[in-house]
Amino acid sequence: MKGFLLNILLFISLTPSVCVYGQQEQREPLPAEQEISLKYGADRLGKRQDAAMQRFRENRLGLFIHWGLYAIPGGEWNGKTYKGAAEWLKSWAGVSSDEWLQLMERWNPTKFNAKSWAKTARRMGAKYVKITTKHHEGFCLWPSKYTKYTVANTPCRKDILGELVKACNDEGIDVHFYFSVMDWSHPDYRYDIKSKEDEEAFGRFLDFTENQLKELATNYPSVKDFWFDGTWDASIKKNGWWTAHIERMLKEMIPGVTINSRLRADDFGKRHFDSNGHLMGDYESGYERKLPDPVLDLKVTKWDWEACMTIPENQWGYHKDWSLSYVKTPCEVLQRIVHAVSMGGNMVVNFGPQADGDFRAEEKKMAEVIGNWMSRYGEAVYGCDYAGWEKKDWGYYTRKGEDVYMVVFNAPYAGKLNVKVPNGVKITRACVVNGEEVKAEEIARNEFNVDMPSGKMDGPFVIKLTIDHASDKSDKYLKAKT
Ligand code: FHN
Repeated sequence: MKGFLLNILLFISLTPSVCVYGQQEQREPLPAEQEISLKYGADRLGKRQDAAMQRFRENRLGLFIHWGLYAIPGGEWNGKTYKGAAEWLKSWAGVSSDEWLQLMERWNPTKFNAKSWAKTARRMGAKYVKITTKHHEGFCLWPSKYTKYTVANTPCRKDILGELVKACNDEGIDVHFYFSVMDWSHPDYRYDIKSKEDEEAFGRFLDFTENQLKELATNYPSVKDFWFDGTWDASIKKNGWWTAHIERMLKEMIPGVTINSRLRADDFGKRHFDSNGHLMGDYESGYERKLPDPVLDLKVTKWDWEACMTIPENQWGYHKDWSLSYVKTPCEVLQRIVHAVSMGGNMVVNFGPQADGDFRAEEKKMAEVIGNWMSRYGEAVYGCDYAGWEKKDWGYYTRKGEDVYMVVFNAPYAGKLNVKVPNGVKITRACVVNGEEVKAEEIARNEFNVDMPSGKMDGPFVIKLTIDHASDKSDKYLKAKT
């Protein structure tokens, strides 16, 4: 009973915070005259436009990898299977840190092959890999000199992170570092600061974390992005200065590095968006396992953002039993990728490798199907952005310069894809990407019908529209009226 109550308490102390990482914190900026002065608010207004940020944005599709000790039990502890996220098993099963970290003795991923991971990512069409350097459990995939809980002290002993960084860079794939500030292995971590002792302990913890981040930036300088997590606790919200300091420090150490909004808290503990409603960090990172509504949430197109998605409902780390929740099909995952891009966002699709270092069969299949689609239609994803056209039921628009792409997920029975164009825009040509030309007929003012391709399409497909900004004088519907 005592253990059960402890679990409930632990659950309550940890899970509400999981609910506050999200987009509910998006705020409209305050009118300029009402803005308050902040020491640790946004460093910049508007999108970053330098080459590194451009690259982050143009990559659009990433592969998220959650890998840690939790892959060993895979959601099962002492014969009991837990439905919750496998990387939280320590907490679901009420395992002490000491006992949990003994899993290190069994960390021996004999099938781990960094090159083959990098090749899987490339074949899938991912332009970057976002890897958990350290998740909440505290186990580090690199040989950190600041803790004993690292790969160096396991039977494997390999610098997993170093090997992956090299292999990805060799394949032309960017590497992003996921880093959990919350660290269950560290005695000085605090969920809140309620006493002098807490303050001192947490101060030591922040120094330790800063040292680990410096170590990562020094040892792996080709890293392109730091993606912070585990930053929702009151202890961190009360230390907004530290989050601003860390962002600045990493940017000084690695020019061009990008940093997600989840790191930051302002002077008043406001996260992601500061008390004046301005985004902190370089891109918003609150869309986890969900996406903005394509009609109601268009405000997201004003800033950079990246969503992340699991294949089962909520498993990031390896879980033995995927039958416990709905598992998305490759087509559903593709739809989410395109949905994000159609609103100006990136998408990272998550894999949770097995303890032996191999990807599970379902993930390999997912990489193959997505990769095949991306190799044919990827031009509608990479470097694309929000098109600004009215959303239609057949799918999504994306846009690159003057080219507008129709990514069709729902083929209409009538065989016509209806398109509402903005004022003054004409469609002059419509062509299936890597396929036939189809008819685009103007049927009313600002409205076209685009024919479905004549052949059978296996799954979602893309039609590229060539457009012309005709002046109103050449508009026959306007002429008919005047
Ligand atoms: O608690 C984690 C979870 O395990 C996973 O890492 C996700 C990925 O975005 N982040 C946290 C929940 O927000």
